[in-house]
Amino acid sequence: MLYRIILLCSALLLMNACGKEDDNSDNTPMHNCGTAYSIDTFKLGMQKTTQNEHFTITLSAASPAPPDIGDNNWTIAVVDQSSNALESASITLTPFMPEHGHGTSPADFNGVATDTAGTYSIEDFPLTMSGIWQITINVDNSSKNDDAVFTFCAEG
Ligand SMILES: [Cu+2]
Repeated sequence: MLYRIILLCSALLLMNACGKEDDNSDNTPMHNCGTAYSIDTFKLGMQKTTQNEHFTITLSAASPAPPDIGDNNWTIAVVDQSSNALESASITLTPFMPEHGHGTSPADFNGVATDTAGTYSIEDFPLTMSGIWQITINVDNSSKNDDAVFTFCAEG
């Protein structure tokens, strides 16, 4: 009897019915970023206060959305502690893959002030691999320097 069950199961295995579910048949499988890092849930308009609480950064536009492999374009709005738009600041965006210990080439991307006060665009920064990306935005207004880190999973 047992022998028969094994035989039957072997036959089913060949048909991929006895083992794990095969989910390669559709296009949904994506990179699993695991739980080792705290990953932000992407949402347009999401905000982060910089580490020393000097500034608040709003991610007001992103393409692709959510961030993914390839060239990414972000628009951010930066305010100071009094919620005033921060004009004439120096903005630097630095992508980094913590699991692999590498960033991008070039390593940093500058924010360019837009026509809207306190709003900057960062264009064509490449996320080169699927996995976890820590995207640090440094804000320097010559009297204060502070940064915030956005962490996203590029699913590929
Ligand atoms: Cu990598």
